[in-house]
Order: sequence, then C-alpha cells, then structure tokens
Amino acid sequence: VSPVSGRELDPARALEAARQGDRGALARLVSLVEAGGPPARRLAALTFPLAEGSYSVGVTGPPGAGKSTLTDGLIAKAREAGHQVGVLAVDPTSPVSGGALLGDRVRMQRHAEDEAVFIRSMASRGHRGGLAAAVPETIRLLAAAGMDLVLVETVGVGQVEVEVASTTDSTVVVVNPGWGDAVQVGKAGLLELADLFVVNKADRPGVEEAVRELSSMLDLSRPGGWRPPILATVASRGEGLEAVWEELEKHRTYLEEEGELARRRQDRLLAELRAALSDLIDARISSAFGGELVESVKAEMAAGRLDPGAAARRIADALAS
Ligand SMILES: Nc1nc2c(ncn2[C@@H]2O[C@H](COP(=O)(O)OP(=O)(O)O)[C@@H](O)[C@H]2O)c(=O)[nH]1
Ligand SMILES: [Mg+2]
Repeated sequence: VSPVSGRELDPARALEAARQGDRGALARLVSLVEAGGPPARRLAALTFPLAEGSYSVGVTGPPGAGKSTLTDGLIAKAREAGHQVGVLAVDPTSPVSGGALLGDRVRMQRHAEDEAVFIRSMASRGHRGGLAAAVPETIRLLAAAGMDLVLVETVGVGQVEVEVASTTDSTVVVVNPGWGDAVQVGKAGLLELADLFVVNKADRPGVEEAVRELSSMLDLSRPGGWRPPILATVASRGEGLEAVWEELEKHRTYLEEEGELARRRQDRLLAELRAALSDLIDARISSAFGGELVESVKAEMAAGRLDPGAAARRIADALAS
C-alpha cells in the first residue's frame, strides 16, 4: 500500500515521499494540515526542525490588485535564481478550498508543469485551528519538503488577513493607482507590515497619487530602520518585476545583516505559541463547563456563598493541577 493513499495517511512516510519529490504526497499533507487534529500535530513536530533554511514572502493587498499576476512573475524570477518555489494562495473570504480560488491558479498556470514549483490554494473554512494557525504550519511543511522560497498570497483587507500576512519573513503590499487603496492600506494596518510597496497596474493613471500617498503615510509612521521602497509595476506585462525581485533580495540581506530575521522569526513563534496556548485553555474551559466542578461552583454561586471571581480561581486552580 502506498504511504499516501487511502484514508490513513502516515505523516512521517508521506513527508519522506514529499521530500523525495512526490507532489501527490505533499498535496495530501497540506490537506492534513488544513484538517487539523492529531495527525496534523504529529506532522508539525516533523516539519518544524526541517523548515529553518527556507525564506517566505507574503504578497497581500485588496482583491483584484494583481497579487496573483505579480506572484506569477515572482515565481519566474525565483526559478531563474534557482529556487524551489512553494506558493500558497490564501483567500479567507472563499468558502470552498480550491474551487473558488481558480483565478489564482489560472494566473499561475504557466508554472503548473514545473517540477520545482508547488502551488496550493487555501480557503478559510474547514480549518479547525483557524487559518492563522494553518498558514505558518503549511509554510513549514513546504519548506520541509524542499521549497527554499515560499510565496504566500493573501487578500489583505481584514484582521484575519493581516494576521496571515504577518506570518512571512518579507511582506509585499500591492495596491493600484489612485489614493483609495493606499488609504485602505493605512486603515487595515498593513502600513506597519509592509516591507515593500508595489503600485501595480501602472499602465493606468494615478500612479503618482498612490506613490505620494504611501510615501507621506510612511513619513508619519516609520521613523527609522528599513524604509519600504515603493515600486510601480505592470505585472500583466512583466514590467517592473526585476526591481521588485531586487528589492526583495535587498530586504532579505538587510534582515539577515541586522539580526532582524532571527528576531522576527522568534516573535512569530511566540505569537504562534500564545495563540496555540489560548486555544488549548479555551478548550479546557469549555470542557470544564460540562463537568462536576463547574456545576458545584455554580450551585454555590447561586446560593450566594461564592462570588464569580473566587469561583473562577477555584476552577482555574483545578484546571492547572
Ligand atoms: N491593466 C492591468 N491589469 C492587470 C495588471 N496586473 C494584473 N492585471 C489584471 O487584473 C486582474 C486581477 O488580477 P489578479 O492577479 O487575479 O489579482 P488578485 O485578485 O490581486 O490576485 C486580472 O484580470 C489581471 O489580468 C496590470 O499591471 N495592468
Ligand atoms: Mg489572487
């Protein structure tokens, strides 16, 4: 029996197969991460120590800005530079994994046959641990499977999206000409997150407005350190992509030389730890609410013998022991 067929997937064997280049095995492992639960946890323990050497780049911005088209261009640049490329297209607004993200796949179709490129779409539904948890796990899986560059496309409009966008080493924020998108970027909290701005669809009027708006917002919010460059592109014609790729390389070098890359990664791990811990504790609280202790505490509260704060401490002590 193949390690990757049937309902029971052995994470260790499937990961080994994926590392040997078995893309079917890798696809199934991504599904495993999406599904969550004990097999996903076993996989996470396996991928974590293998993922370190890989670099991740997020591409985020409003729907239709040209993120997929730009990502497609970046895949080409990355392949020229000899990278093995993993691509994760995340659409938190999409109800069905895969199908509704067809646009992303179509945009990147020319790389579908390339053995050194693995493209996967993810939607928000069906993530037991939440999308924000599944994305970093999946990035580590792709890294562990040999992708030394992982590109993550996300729709950057809400809080979840910003959370997802903050799971990569470098973040590219894509907007369109005019000032509307730039204002949205400020509101969504993407200004603080951006390492590089791309004003895409520069074949349309309003490029200067967008650049000016972003630039003045940066003046206000970013006093020192790396100043995100603002680049104009026509992604659909491949124009300006060389500069985007070069700036990404510069940013990576900057992060490495300043010790900032290690710091960022440490911060992200701490954020993951905090989120995972909070999920575990929430689950414990929920299950305690069916149990004897909470029932007896409730009765004592109702009888006026125990105040809610003291009741909570009694339950917390019991949960901790
Ligand atoms: N005029 C113009 N259209 C573009 C450009 N880049 C992408 N598009 C088009 O914009 C639409 C949305 O692009 P897509 O990459 O799917 O955007 P996403 O939703 O941000 O991923 C598609 O029809 C693209 O062909 C560009 O530079 N100029
Ligand atoms: Mg897209």
